[in-house]
Amino acid sequence: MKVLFIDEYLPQEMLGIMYLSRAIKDAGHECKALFIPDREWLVKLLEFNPDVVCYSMTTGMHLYFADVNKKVKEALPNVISVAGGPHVTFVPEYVETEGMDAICRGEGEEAMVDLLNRLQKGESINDCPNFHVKDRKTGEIHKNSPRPITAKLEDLGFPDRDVVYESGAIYRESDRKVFVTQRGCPMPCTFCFHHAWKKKVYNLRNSEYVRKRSVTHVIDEINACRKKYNLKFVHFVDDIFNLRNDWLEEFCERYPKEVGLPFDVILMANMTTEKHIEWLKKAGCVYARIAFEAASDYVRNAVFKKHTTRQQLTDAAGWIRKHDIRLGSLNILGGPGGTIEDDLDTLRLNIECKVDHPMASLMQPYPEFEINEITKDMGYAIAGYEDFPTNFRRTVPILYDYKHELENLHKLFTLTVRYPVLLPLTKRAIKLRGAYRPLLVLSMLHAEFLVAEQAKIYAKAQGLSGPKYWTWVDFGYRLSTKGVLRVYQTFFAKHFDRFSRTPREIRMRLQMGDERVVAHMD
Ligand code: B12
Ligand code: SF4
Repeated sequence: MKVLFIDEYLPQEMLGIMYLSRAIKDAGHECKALFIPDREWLVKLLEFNPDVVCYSMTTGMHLYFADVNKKVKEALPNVISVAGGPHVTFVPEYVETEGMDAICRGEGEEAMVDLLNRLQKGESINDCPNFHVKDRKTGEIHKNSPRPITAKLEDLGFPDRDVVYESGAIYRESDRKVFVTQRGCPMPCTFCFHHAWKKKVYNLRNSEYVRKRSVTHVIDEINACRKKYNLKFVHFVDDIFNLRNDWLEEFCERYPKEVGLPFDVILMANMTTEKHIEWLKKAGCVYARIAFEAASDYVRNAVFKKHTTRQQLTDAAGWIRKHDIRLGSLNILGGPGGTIEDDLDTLRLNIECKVDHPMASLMQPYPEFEINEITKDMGYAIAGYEDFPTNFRRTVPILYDYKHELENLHKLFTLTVRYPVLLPLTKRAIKLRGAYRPLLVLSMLHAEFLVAEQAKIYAKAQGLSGPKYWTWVDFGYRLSTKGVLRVYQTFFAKHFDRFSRTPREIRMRLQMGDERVVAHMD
């Protein structure tokens, strides 16, 4: 069978597609990826002429992909359209969308191979585990429970990078590539997908759900990737890199000798010790992020269930700075049950910890996450999922009466953390109605500056130097290029095809590894 993944250009390569492609190819099927916008995308689609078209979906992107799938079906009416990923796992009713044939709940490697084998043999897929399937003739929906998850991650092999790098030059050429060493998370944080995935989808214990690859397997994958592709910086997307003490110690001991490339990680404050930071520093870690989420003990622990004391946050942050690793923080503003004063306190915590690279998102109570029920139980109204922003750094979909203050504060957050002298001004500015747009522009400019600053640190870690890496020069280059692209988009883009690739590609190249979009999670 011929399978085509269609995805949007994202600021880093998609491990989900790469893992699925590994399984699909190993089972003897063909697999390709296509990234849009691409002026040629329909031509490429027809050329490849797939039997199955796949989409990987997060909440916010589901309407966009429904639109893309409509065009796919117009071009290839017999193709089978399958969606997977977090959104459809939690909102399986998505299968009812016109043109969609099946959705996959949970991990997809074995499920996808089973589905393709059945299709190849001409068998029915109506009872294929993991899938909700819409019968093409009757329109009836068949709902099947997921099969057990893959217990040993090594059995999945290395993710197939070729599938993404062959179609996406920006991913192939990028110095920084993405790796993951584990699946699952033992923590119950209410704003994150893990507890829902673990309990509502699979009903598993932590010992079954949390899996870690061996250090050898991870190092072998990095070295194999390096042999074939350009790789100078390793970006680990693991939710908690210091999940296991023994694993971390072995990794930090072997990695500098067997790989020796700079890397970045996300750490969990309540699991972090100073020893971890010492090991990581020696191993070549140049950047570590800690999830603060909220300074208010009530919001952080009672509402978010983060199980982390303020002391653990300040200790972890202090050790990272002490050992001269760039310190990043992840924060969520607008937690239900909190106030604008609590969010200002989160800002003060970041100032106290002297965070180099503060990051904040606005609360998004995604479907089936416990935070969604908590928010509703507290009496707040939430916008429909169709109105959720595709980007969680823009607006909050909870209808707070202090919504405008919250969104304004969010836009001034990083600037004020880095320049605390602005705090009194920030407190006044957030009250201004109609300030959203200018503050958004200001926050984007400052985020661009932080990215240039980060790029310099990454370059230094790779032994690269020169004016092009100076923060202000890089900042100027980024701004002018993006400015030109913005003008092009505003005045000229409408004269070209909606799926025109070049300007979008230039922007994506600038955004590859961009901290604003990459470090959105812990
Ligand atoms: C790395 C990452 C990113 C990267 C890359 C995203 C990507 N699509 O690969 C970047 C930085 C670009 C990103 C952006 C965003 N992300 Co993100 N991201 C992650 C993170 C930390 C890891 C994803 C990953 O690589 N996992 C490992 C791979 C192997 O697993 P997987 O992708 O889930 O795929 C498996 C299954 O889902 C399934 N599957 C997936 N697709 C398909 C398709 C088919 C056809 C089938 C059969 C199966 C299937 O099978 C795969 C293999 O088992 C997850 C949290 C996590 N730990 O998973 C959040 C997560 C996916 N992100 C999330 C969010 C909210 C976002 C953003 C909306 C944030 C924003 N900017 O506002 C954007 C959306 C961008 C987009 N269109 O995807 C949420 C999604 C919640 C939801 N309900 O949708 C998650 C779950 C984090 C959370 N809050 O809990 N993200
Ligand atoms: S927010 Fe982080 S610690 Fe909490 S469940 Fe999600 S990945 Fe785990």
